[in-house]
Amino acid sequence: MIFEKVPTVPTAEELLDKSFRRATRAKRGKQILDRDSKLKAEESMLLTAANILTDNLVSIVRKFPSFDQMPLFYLDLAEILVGVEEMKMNLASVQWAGGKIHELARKYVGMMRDAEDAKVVRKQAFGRISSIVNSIDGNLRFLNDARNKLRKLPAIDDSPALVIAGYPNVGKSSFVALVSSARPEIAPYPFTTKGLAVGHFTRNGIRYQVIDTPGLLDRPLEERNEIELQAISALKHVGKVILYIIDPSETCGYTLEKQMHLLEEIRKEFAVPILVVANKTDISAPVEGADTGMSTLTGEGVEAVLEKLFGMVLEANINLSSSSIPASS
Ligand SMILES: Nc1nc2c(ncn2[C@@H]2O[C@H](COP(=O)(O)OP(=O)(O)OP(=O)(O)O)[C@@H](O)[C@H]2O)c(=O)[nH]1
Ligand SMILES: [Mg+2]
Repeated sequence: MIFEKVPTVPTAEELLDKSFRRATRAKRGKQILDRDSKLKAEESMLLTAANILTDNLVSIVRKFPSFDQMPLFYLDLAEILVGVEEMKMNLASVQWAGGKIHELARKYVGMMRDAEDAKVVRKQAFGRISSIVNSIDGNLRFLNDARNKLRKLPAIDDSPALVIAGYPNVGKSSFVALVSSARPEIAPYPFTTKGLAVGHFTRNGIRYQVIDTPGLLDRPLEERNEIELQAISALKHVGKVILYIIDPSETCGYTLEKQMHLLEEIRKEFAVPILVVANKTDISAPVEGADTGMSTLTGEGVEAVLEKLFGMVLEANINLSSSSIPASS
């Protein structure tokens, strides 16, 4: 996953500690006998600190993936979770600080050579450098928070993806846990799932991805929160087929009418084949509007749901490849 390898971003204090400590060590090795060796020692101290800082700051920026060539799904999620423009601005500030410190170090090394006391100049340089690093402390913290959020995103690849959607508490995670390698949290209350998760399973030599999503309420896009928007993003960008789960028992806490209305909205919004499955058949009767029924509690009907989904994936692939053949005249 593209955000997985982004390392923790240090704070200003951590960066300064590290670089000044190394600078002190660089000086300690030097024998200070005359003015010239004193100058050399101060110079090496300043350059050591500045190089470490510049290298660290530039490397922080480089370790973040470029937003200009990111798969749309991840770009969308980065926008939802942290804001792409804000990320770019914070990264630019860190990059700027790296360059500025490099520039300052060179200037102060020049000043040292003409100065009466090199140590005084070096201390001034450290003061300037410290205030630059401290001035980007907020940017560093923003980036670290962003890193922590983004690295939790699931790794989605090119294998066929089934996206599981529906109202909160209808049994989406129960289904994902039953059929795939994922072990999402399952609980008898809504909004248990707060982010996307991916599980895998293999059937007839084909590896499938099953994407568990947070529950969606039936409401306009602009009223959706960060958690729901992640589900929307998965529906929009990764689903080959959508499994829409309804709970006719209404033990989820929402009426069937509301659940069916959301389904209609999803049908209008996304051009992906949808299988509608009524879950919790152990405690409810069959309903109109569902393609089939199942109970993730007893396992009844789950195999038939999978078979239907595989058929839909196959069909979607056939349609895709035939539509890419230009029509003959
Ligand atoms: N009786 C019955 N209960 C079920 C069935 N499937 C799930 N449940 C229960 O329904 C509740 C919600 O299940 P989850 O799998 O967490 O539902 P979810 O759709 O992932 O919920 P959110 O993540 O909150 O959107 C849990 O208490 C499950 O045990 C079923 O087939 N029959
Ligand atoms: Mg869930």
